[in-house]
Amino acid sequence: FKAPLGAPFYFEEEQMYIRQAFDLVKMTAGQTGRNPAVGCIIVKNGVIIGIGAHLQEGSAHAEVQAIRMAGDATGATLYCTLEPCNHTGKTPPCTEAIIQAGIKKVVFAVRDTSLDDTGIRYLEAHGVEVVHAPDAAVSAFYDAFFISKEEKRPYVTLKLAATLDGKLADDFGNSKWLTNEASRQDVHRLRHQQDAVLVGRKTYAVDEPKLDARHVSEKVPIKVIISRTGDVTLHEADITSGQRIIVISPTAVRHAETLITQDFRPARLLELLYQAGISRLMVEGGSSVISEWINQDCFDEVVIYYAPKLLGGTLNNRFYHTEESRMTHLRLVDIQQFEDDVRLTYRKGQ
Ligand code: AOF
Ligand code: ZN
Repeated sequence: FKAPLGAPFYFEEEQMYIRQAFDLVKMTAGQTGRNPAVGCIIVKNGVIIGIGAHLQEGSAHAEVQAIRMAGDATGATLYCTLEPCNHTGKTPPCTEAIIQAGIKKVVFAVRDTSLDDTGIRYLEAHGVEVVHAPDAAVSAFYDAFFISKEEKRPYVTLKLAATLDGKLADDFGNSKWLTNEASRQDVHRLRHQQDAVLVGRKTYAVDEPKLDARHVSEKVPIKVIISRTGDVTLHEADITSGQRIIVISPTAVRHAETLITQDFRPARLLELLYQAGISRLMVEGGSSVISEWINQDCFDEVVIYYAPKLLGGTLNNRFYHTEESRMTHLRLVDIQQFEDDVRLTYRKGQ
């Protein structure tokens, strides 16, 4: 293998193509519904002949897209972020397409443990060499997909923007200008990767949040509003926008798709939202919703933006955990700085 002219550093061939495939995943994350985002690159004689990404639940898989682009892929190597499927779901098996195309080697980063484990053997039985090239970043990305699929619920990110003294809003409920513009733009990047964003009835009524990703894309995640009383009036802009909006409520709400329930425990809400096709959910507030989900231990990830401010005031509008003995242990997985703000990302578990 020869590095392309002007390559700035020596690289491992396998890792480079997996990383390119992963770039496709980063770009399509948030648009594939209950399916995972997958990227694929096909290389023949050192030249990329096919690139593919899974774009939408129900449409062709990444491998199939790349094979279509490649034309004659005989003898080529296929790199993909996820192990090719060997099952017929909404689309036919990728293993079959790979064999038909005459591809001689498959390199993948992450095993698809949500499917049976026959794929690799099937490919090998048809003379395809299969290499597992693990990659920590790619693997961390698919955690959300596996959790959602195994537990039949959305993967939950709690998003908080707080002052250093833990206030999510001042005593009048104002929360708009705690964090800086760069942080707010970053929130849009996060939203772009979600299927849905959830807020409580009060936040919806008071803040009139757009909950979109307008600083980075035109994608609008589904808005989810919880109303224990059914007493919620949609804002005019939400009625006319044509964007999907879900209210979870004990009675039907005008102009909204209502998921009716009497049980408002977060675990029940997650069940309903999964049935509605949502596999990535971001809970954005306000403080009582956030605190409840923390107390019920109903999250996978916490993303917290700290603004360099001390607000003081009462104990209202903070996030809190009421049960000291149940203190959840979190793992710090990422730190980012946005000027004077910091973003900390924690995950649950090992
Ligand atoms: C792949 N390549 O690009 C994706 C895969 O209903 P289907 O046919 O779309 O199959 C969905 C399942 O296939 C999904 O749950 C996941 O296990 C796998 N996704 N597999 O080989 C892809 N998106
Ligand atoms: Zn497939």
